[in-house]
Amino acid sequence: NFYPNKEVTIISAPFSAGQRNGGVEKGPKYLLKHGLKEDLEALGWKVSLEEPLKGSGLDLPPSETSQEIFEAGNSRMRNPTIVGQATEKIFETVKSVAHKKVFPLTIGGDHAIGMSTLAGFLDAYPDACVLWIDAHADINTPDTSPSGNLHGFPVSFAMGLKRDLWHKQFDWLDNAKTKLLANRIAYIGLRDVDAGEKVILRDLGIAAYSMYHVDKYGIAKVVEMALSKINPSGKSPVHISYDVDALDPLFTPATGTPVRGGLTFREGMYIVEAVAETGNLAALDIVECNPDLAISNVHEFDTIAAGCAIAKSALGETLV
Ligand code: EXY
Ligand code: MN
Ligand code: MN
Ligand code: MN
Repeated sequence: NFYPNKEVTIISAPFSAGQRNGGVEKGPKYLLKHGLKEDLEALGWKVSLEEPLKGSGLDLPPSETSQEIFEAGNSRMRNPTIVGQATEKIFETVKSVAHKKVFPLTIGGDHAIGMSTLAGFLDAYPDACVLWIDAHADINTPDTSPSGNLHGFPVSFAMGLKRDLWHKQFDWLDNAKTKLLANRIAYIGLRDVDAGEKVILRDLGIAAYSMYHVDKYGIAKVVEMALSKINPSGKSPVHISYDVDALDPLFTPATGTPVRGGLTFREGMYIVEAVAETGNLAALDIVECNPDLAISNVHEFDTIAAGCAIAKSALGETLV
């Protein structure tokens, strides 16, 4: 177990410039309002809070920011300046929390922040491995993205793929001590992967378990297969980057890119419980809750409650 003192820092990342729906920047506020901090304290954790974007003006919704398009050749990305500045700040905070041997729990905000959490955690734990729980692969490069939305790029940035196509605002990633290697990440929950991403996943031989595999093998076997691929020694710290759209929209409807046919609520919780049981769960991100996309307060409640449930299950709620 990496945290005998049970200290966790909730890193609030109210960020939305990696995509175009207003409201995802409210995720952290709603998760905290729902009782996330108190829930973790009830599980015996000492909880602190960090807000790397406070006062930066980088936490504004898309309606209040000027939309920037960076195009060069067949590369395209949106809002590189804002995303680059915000992700660097979040990286610095995750890095410092991880170096203090405190559990980094980063709550978003859109998944572009995943480049910060991966780079920040790997800086402190170079042997870390990653489970990316998501309907999407988020491994687009500037020349493969169909949208230019940077929440579809974080994995490729953490891996340093096609570095020559990046906007200069992401130069900070060059200082990240450790790049994510292809054999240190596995996906669970995929069901909406772009053509260009499939080429990248295949070329790099990345372990990618879709909903097909979840149905074919069952979630327990999928988690076992994923961990044996990325953590063969069983000794490396595991970083889970959890996009709530991995769950079926029945459970998390208030999210920007919902895709039917997702994980059941229990399959979604089992993943974090099984990793926690190994004693190797050492970092967690919970992203893409967007209360403004709720069409009813039931949808809002369900989505936020699911986000909190992921954190609770990850930090011991269901280990009796
Ligand atoms: N692959 C699509 C794109 O890159 O635009 C959709 C990405 C959705 C990303 C969400 C955070 O998971
Ligand atoms: Mn995602
Ligand atoms: Mn997603
Ligand atoms: Mn099933």
